[in-house]
Amino acid sequence: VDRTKLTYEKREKLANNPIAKKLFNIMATKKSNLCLSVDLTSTSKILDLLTRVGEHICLVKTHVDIIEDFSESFVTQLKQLADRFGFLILEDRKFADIGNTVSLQYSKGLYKIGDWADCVTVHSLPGEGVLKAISASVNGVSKGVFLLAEMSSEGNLITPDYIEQTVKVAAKYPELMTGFVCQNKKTFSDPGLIQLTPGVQLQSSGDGLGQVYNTPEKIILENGADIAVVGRGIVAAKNPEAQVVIYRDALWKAYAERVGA
Ligand code: 5IU
Repeated sequence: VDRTKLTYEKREKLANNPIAKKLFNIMATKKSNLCLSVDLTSTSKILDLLTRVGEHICLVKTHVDIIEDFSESFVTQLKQLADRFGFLILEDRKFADIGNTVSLQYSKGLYKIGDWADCVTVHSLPGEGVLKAISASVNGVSKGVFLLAEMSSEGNLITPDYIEQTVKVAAKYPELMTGFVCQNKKTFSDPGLIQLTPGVQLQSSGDGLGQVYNTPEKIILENGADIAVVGRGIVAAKNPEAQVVIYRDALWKAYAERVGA
C-alpha cells in the first residue's frame, strides 16, 4: 500500500514507536501537520512565539545550541507550553558521532537533551552504533528518533545508496524510530513511520545559503511529507500569528486532499 493515502488515524495504529503514535494522534486531533522550527537565539523570544502560535502546531523543532541564555527554567517553561497546547518537542541536534560520544551528547553536558526532547534528529553516517547508543540511553522512557535520509540543501553529498542503507538500518530499530527526515515519497514505505520534510516556504525558493524551498502543496501532495517543517516562513514574518494559520490551513488542506477526506 501507498502510505501517503492512509489517514493519520490509521497510521497511529501501525506505528511501533510511542512518539510516532503520539504525533499521529496529535495531528489528527489538532488537524495540524505543521512543525515550527524556532530558530531564535533568545529564550524569551522562543517562549513568546510559542505562546502565540502553539495551538496551531503539532511539533516544535529546536536548535538548543544557538540559544544564548539557555537555562533549566527555559526547559521547564517549554515543557509547560508543550503540555498546555499539546505539541511535542524535537531537538534538531543531528547527532553524527560514534555511539559512545552520542550517548554522552544525548544525556550529559549543559543541555541534557534526553531529559526534555521527545525526539531528536540523527545522521546515519556513523553507522548503527548511533541508534544503539540512543536506544540504550532512553532506558525504557518513550523517546524517538528522526533519522536523516535526505537533506533539503543544494549540493548535499547524500547518494541513492546512502538513502537505501539508511532506511535499511532504521528497520532494525522499530521501537526507537519515529520517522525519517527526507524529501521524497519513495524514500521509505513503512506507514508507521513519519516523513518530516523541511525546506517549506510560500514566499521564496531559497535563502542564498543553499536552502531549497518547496510549497506546502508540493511537499504534501507530490513529495509525500507527513509533517512539514517551517522556520523563517513563520518566524521571520511580520505577523507570525497570521502566517502560522496560513501554513497550517494550506498543509492540512493538502493532506485532506491526499487521503480523500
Ligand atoms: N533543516 C533543513 N533542511 C534539512 C534538515 C534540517 O532546513 O534537510 I535535516 C532545518 C534547518 C532549519 C529548518 O532549522 O530545518 C528550516 O528552516 P527555514 O524554514 O527557516 O529554512
